[in-house]
Amino acid sequence: MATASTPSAVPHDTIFALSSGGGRTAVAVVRVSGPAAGIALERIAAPLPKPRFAALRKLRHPDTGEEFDHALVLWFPGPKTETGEDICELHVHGGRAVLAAAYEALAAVPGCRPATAGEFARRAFDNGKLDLTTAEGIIDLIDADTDAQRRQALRQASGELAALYEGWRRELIEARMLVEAAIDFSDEADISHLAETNGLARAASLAGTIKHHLDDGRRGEIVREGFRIVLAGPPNVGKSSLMNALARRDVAIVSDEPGTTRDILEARLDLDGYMAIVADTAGLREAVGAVEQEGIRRARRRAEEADLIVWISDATAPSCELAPDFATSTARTLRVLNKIDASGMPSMNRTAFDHTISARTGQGIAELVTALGAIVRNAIGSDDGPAITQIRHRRHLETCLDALASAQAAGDLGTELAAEQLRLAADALGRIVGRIDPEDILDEVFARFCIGK
Ligand SMILES: Nc1nc2c(ncn2[C@@H]2O[C@H](COP(=O)(O)OP(=O)(O)OP(=O)(O)O)[C@@H](O)[C@H]2O)c(=O)[nH]1
Ligand SMILES: [Mg+2]
Repeated sequence: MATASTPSAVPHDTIFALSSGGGRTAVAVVRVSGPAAGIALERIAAPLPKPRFAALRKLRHPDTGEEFDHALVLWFPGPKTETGEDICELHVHGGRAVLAAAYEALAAVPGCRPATAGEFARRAFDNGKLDLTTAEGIIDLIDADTDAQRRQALRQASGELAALYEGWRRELIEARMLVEAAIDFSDEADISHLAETNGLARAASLAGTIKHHLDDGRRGEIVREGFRIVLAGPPNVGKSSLMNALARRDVAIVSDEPGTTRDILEARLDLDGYMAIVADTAGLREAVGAVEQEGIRRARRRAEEADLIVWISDATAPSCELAPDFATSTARTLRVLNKIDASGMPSMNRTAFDHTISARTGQGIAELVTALGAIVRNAIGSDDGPAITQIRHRRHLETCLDALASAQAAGDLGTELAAEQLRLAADALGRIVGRIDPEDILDEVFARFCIGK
């Protein structure tokens, strides 16, 4: 068993839920998992079909015998099933009344109840069918909007990250065993010294690999969460107009009154198969009211967290600042000159800008979008290798690295201390795949699943 829970000791309820999309559909799949799944199928759609073969059956309420649908049913006896338990599926007609009747029929079977969010996946996890990263990959696959998100999620759902982190964890367990051998052989100085040196050398080499893995420019997180672009600049330069042009819809209010935008507005863009989140922000200026000031504070903070700042200037303004007055640690800045359609353009030097556009006429927008796509692609680099996809992974990897550093430092002071740090480092990796997480953390991860998954 992979977790602290001991589900096999607790007689499980049998759970059921709609596993296909909701609404009025031709077919809806109701999935049932647990010890009473076979009984439920027998009582509602007798006789029990051959395992893993679809059979057409009349479905009846188990108590009243009232027929409520003709449907395909499937029977998957455990443990070689998705949850590790007995599973049956009812492929009913996807109308609201049919589904209501199916739920009522299932609830009438002793031990059967509706599933909560993520409960199927949780049972699969408890039965060792998937680890935490694989489960997260499945959630991401369901949530994927872009091709890149789908590819990354599918790789994670196939166990790519689990294999990587499990491999490292095993490596650390071996390193610790070597260091512990040094304690056991402490009478024989040569052997003891050799074992400890070997163990610590292996740990040091893995620390290098993990550092490199962490230093990935957040590419997995960018694919998963979206590349963060912030439209920023002084008031009235056309940030909201550009936002609407990029989103191709009226996301933001545009007006010739400076200080129109107060809160941050977001739109999702699919740039060449990668997701980007564009944020329109309040124009930056001094001496304004409290609400606008708060808007400006939010704008600055968002820009500081961005992957890219699109800094906009107004071609009709008498002068302009070419770059934001705040420093950002990660973001690069793209300088865009807007309103180039407007006549009487003053002596603004166009070559100082990366792009010249008109958010009003659309001039230069297509080129800007192409450039944004290239920047995102460049930030992600190749998306072949396994990448960290969640901050949760990053945190545990950092804890692991800290412990590995402490192990090296402890080496001189005491072998026991070093062995203990190696144990902590391996545990940190174990937490990524959910091997040693407490119940509440697991509950939190699985609660993010939808019902029926
Ligand atoms: N001629 C011309 N006018 C534009 C262009 N883009 C925006 N404008 C006008 O400039 C004014 C300000 O546009 P907004 O998009 O609201 O500017 P903003 O930067 O969001 O302004 P704040 O939210 O107040 O900071 C509006 O009257 C727009 O119609 C453009 O490309 N050409
Ligand atoms: Mg605005």
